[in-house]
Amino acid sequence: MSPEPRAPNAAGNAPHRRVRVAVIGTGFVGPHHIDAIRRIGLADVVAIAGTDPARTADRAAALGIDDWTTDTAVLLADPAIDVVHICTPNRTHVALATAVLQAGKHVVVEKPLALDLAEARSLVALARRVDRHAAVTLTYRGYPMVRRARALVADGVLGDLRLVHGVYLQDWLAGPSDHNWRVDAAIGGASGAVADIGSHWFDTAEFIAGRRIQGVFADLATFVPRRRRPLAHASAFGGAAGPVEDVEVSTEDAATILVRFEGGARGACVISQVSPGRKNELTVELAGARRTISWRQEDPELLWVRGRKRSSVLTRGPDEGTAGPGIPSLPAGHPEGWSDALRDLLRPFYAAVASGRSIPEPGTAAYPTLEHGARGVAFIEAVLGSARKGAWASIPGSS
Ligand code: SOE
Repeated sequence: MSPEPRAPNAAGNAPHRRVRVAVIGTGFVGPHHIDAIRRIGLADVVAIAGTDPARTADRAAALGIDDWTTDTAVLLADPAIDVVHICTPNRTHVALATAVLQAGKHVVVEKPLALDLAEARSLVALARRVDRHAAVTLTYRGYPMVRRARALVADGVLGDLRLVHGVYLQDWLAGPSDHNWRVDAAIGGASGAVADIGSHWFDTAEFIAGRRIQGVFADLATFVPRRRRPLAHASAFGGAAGPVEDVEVSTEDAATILVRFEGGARGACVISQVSPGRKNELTVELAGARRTISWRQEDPELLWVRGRKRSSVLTRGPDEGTAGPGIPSLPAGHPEGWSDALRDLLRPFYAAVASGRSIPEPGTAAYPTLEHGARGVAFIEAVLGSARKGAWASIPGSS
């Protein structure tokens, strides 16, 4: 923690002690975590870590961060660092999150939490044992109109839930010259597109529906089985120039998945990172006995509510944003987007850390916890199992 907090302000409120944060990872998402942390207004990013000295030093300079290192042990040994964000390739998440928690620090981990469910569950247990806040960046829960959709379902506006369906479509891996660690099973895990973005569709669908997906029937495809891997670094959406080598790809780049919810609702999703012209097309539609609601991430401030006689489009209201010591939500009519959703997702995590509150009881957290991350890993494993067997597969812990 920083030195003793300043004297109480004029209103007599002792200011929050500022939280000190380190971010591990210099790829696509790390800088967006840093932006979100800074705009929350309760914390300072004091260090960044990466694997390549030159790239890490450049990132630190570009982002105005004083300290950088390629040795994460240095960060973990620093008693002045309170929170560590893990924005690294999938295979490193468990080891890094374990080390952060064992060092007595709070942690924010990118999805997927782990490459297998047993490891995910061990992390959940560790975070509870050491009494540290631990979050997974299931970003799309952060959008106000996703939260509005969840509230409408909970209020019974739809009637009995019948169907939940949607897509998550991208095109940045559509060709053989597109490569990224996410397609490499040795780094990203046995699943490609489902682990990377299907996990977001799964969590967003469950979050809005307010109930669990119990089973899946999945068909996976690898439409680009050989890719040209750059010998230099290539970050998400970025691509890379320079010499390349031909590699076989075993992970899926597309999936069609049937889902069954507890309570009887059915559904389906199409997951793809090889759909030309689709950039970050995440949609969720829920049909009940009386109404249907639908939300589209690329048009995030609108929520359609459809009925047999009338339909309407709801927009983010003046009270649907987040206040706080940092940069508050923009007033309605000033469009907010992905970066704001990530900021608003993390705001309650930092409020809890800054105020010194103990960790929430399971199921009561205002931010997505490692339990939610472990459910995403259970989904990925069930999808892989279903595709292997050609049959329905249950998601454990969904009963
Ligand atoms: C690449 O597919 C990616 O950056 C994912 O890794 C993120 O989780 C998603 O939010 C945007 O696309």
